[in-house]
Amino acid sequence: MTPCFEDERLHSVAAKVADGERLNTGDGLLMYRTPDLLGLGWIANSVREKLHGNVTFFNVNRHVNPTDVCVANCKLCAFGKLTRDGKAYTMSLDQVWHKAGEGYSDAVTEFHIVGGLHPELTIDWYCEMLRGLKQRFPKVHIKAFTMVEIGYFMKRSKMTAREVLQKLRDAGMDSLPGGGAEIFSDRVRRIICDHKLTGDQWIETARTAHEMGLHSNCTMLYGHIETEEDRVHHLLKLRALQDETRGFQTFIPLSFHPDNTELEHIRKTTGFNDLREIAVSRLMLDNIPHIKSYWVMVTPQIAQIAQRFGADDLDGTLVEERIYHDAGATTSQHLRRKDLERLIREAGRVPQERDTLYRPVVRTENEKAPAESAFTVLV
Ligand code: V47
Repeated sequence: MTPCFEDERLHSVAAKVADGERLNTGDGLLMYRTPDLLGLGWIANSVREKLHGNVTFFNVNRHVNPTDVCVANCKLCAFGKLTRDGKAYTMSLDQVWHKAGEGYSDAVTEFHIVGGLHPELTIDWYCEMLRGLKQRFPKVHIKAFTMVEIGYFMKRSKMTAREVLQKLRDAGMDSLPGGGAEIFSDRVRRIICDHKLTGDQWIETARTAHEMGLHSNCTMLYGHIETEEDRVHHLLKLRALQDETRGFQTFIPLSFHPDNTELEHIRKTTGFNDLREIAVSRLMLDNIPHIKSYWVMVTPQIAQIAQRFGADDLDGTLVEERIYHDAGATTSQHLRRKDLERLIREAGRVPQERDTLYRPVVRTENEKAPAESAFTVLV
């Protein structure tokens, strides 16, 4: 059944999607410009349901950020600090292991580990960190280091991407998160993150990881100074790499949070545009299996509605989130399993806990509601 679109131009997008025809730049721009959010959401939802039926995925994960010292000094970021600021922190290895284990229970299936570009921590330090985590938590999947961190390790250790990734994998890194992609346009990167990898370098590093059999996620930071054309260009770059490698599991559109950044004058994104971004990405990225609505960023309320606009994943429990909270996010730092399940059920979807590689996690009732320890209260 095709609805009667308020914006008639969406008929052509719906027809292409129904025929399995690829959407192009013009379609992307149309979708970014139409006021017919419900029409757009209807098309994206039809794709989402075709791929995943009524299921929405979530995971039980823990974020660990070993350091916020960062030489990149990006205008977009409130998390990274310079050592001389006096406000930065760097954990010792013992502190990282302790933090990962704080409230650890068998419920956690993933550590999500990212941090600043620290000028003194060596790749060997990070390898020891990984080995120590694997020794203490052998069953937990370690999703660690953005392509930007990989690029910095390459520069500091004078190794190739392949060598860096192999060394980290040997030490315990299982996959990579999707951060640091920002927006691939050189013009925009020069303003918001001029010391980071270029867009092409980000893509090249992801390509190498995928060629080595490592999975990763991918992201796009929107709602700052980028244009609609920049966003479409970014999505098409990701789609082209995915055609080659099939290494991306999930795309996460990240809405820009301006507070405490050098771009504080920019106004926050709105619910309308956050939902639009989910729908456009579901439709443009026809070869990336999952679209995640990151509740920390868009609020649990919008993430819940996003399940009807193309999203099939709400990320996880997190336990302690810093990057968005340093940039003014007012959402909680964690959600309990039962809160995530409620957000999913009340949207008429079926919650499915997954591990990082989207394999279903089956729990006993006891595991779902463990009674002991600080952490288990959260899950
Ligand atoms: O790399 C930094 C972005 C990313 C701000 O792979 C900002 O499963 C908005 O990548 N406002 C970190 N965004 C988050 C991230 C992520 C989150 C959840 C799941 C996954 C995954 C990845 O956030 C950074 C950067 O791109 N960021 N500062 C800011 N002020």
